[in-house]
Amino acid sequence: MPERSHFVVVANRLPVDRVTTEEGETTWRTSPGGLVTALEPVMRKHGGAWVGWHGATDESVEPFTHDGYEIVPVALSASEFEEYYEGFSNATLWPLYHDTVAFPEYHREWWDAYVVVNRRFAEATAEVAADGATVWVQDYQLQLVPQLLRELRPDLSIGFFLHIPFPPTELFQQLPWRRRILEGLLGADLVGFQVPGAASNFLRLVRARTDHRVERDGVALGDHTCHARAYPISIDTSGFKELAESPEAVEEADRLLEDLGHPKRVLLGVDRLDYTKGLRQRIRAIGELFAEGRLDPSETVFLQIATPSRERVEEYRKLRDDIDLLVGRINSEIGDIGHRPIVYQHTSYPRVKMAALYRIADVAVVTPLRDGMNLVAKEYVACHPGTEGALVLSEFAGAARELKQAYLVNPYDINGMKDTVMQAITDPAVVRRRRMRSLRRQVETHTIDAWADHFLGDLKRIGQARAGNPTWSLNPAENLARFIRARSAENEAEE
Ligand code: GDG
Repeated sequence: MPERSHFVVVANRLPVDRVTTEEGETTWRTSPGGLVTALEPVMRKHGGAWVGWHGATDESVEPFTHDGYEIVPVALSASEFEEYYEGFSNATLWPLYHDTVAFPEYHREWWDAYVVVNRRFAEATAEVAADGATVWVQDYQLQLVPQLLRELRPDLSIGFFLHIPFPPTELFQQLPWRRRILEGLLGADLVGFQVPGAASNFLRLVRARTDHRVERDGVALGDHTCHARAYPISIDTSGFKELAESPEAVEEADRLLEDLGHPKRVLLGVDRLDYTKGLRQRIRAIGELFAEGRLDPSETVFLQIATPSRERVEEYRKLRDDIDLLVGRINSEIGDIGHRPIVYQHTSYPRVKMAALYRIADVAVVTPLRDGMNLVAKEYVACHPGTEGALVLSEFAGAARELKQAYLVNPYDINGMKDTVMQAITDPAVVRRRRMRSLRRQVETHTIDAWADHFLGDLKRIGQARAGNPTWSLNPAENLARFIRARSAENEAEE
């Protein structure tokens, strides 16, 4: 049993994958993906423990230390993996929360497994958290954990962050277990969302579907107040920039250009292979630009990397087949022997190769149908050298609220998307540079550190207020009197 930690991150997956070296040794390597990219640097800075599933079913793994923090594995059985993870998390909640771009399925046995697994995560966390520790629960797979954890450990300061969108009332109401999910989240002291609209959706639903009183961003719950606010996530901007400027990345970029035959122009897409990422529409749009001669295949290459994801879920298998077919058709119609206008790789690359890809891309095309934030857009801005690049970005990514100087598109509007891609290519250099400079400023001033400090700072302040005001009342006058008493006590303590 590891020492109890004062800071605990709880996420469905651990930030590490088990790999076997050439010598046959088993070791753990940091895994790719949005949540891990965002939280790994936070964890390295704060230390503490990360509670999560280790990636294999029907197997218990002992806690261990990785990169200076504790890893606390939670076991899942094969049927739990199917029902809680592939089922309720990824075939119910994921499509529902992404505006039903795929059809959400509702099965009672999936929900039952979701409850069982959430309880297990809460119990594992309750064991590992020190007295009064700060616990930060992550994402849609664990929405019941805040409430379950508070029941077990009322002394903890509990934060929750949702990495994906939170749906509007009309969609969320479909969920047969809507109230249980809301109550689960309300167990937290602070629930963070990517954009203010998501926080408003949540508060609107709490008003409509529970008896709790909502005042501004707070929900009064007797023993605590749950606040709901927006904290747009970001990246380790300087870390990415350094990586992209490293000799390895520069060399890798040269190699990539060589392999591509030194095209005049590279368009780049990088996504997990997921139906929310708008790959079908994007590939169609760019394929049509080639077919119509607006893009010349002898000078432009569209490089699309699709990282394998959730491969056993039916909808994802279908997507993979569709993309293979679409890319194959376009290349066979427009390409030449030994020359493909679309270079499509269904694979995962090391980080340095990702940085090299961002270096060589003249235009990054990031066009999800719905996305909580989208870190790829920010990584491109951080990694692309100079100010010659251009970012084409979907209006429906959370990042669009911040990266306002991107070339914004509606990914459902194929003609509009085609025109905007062409504009990103043909705008005068001075316009492109101005846009890129503004984007760069944005990602340099809004980093992952700032995000974590903002969230954790707020969580700490809320915790302090709770300590000074343990019995929140629904009577505002009484609360005010109590607040004043707590403040004067604080001031006296400071003096
Ligand atoms: C969720 C939300 C939100 C991708 N391929 C490789 C690789 N990646 C890395 C990228 C980036 C991350 O994965 C993908 O992040 P996104 O934000 O684009 O998307 P999701 O995975 O859907 O993330 C999203 C995010 O959580 C954070 O809150 O922004 O809205 O859906 O960092 O670089 N990394 C490596 N090899 C790959 O092949 N090493």
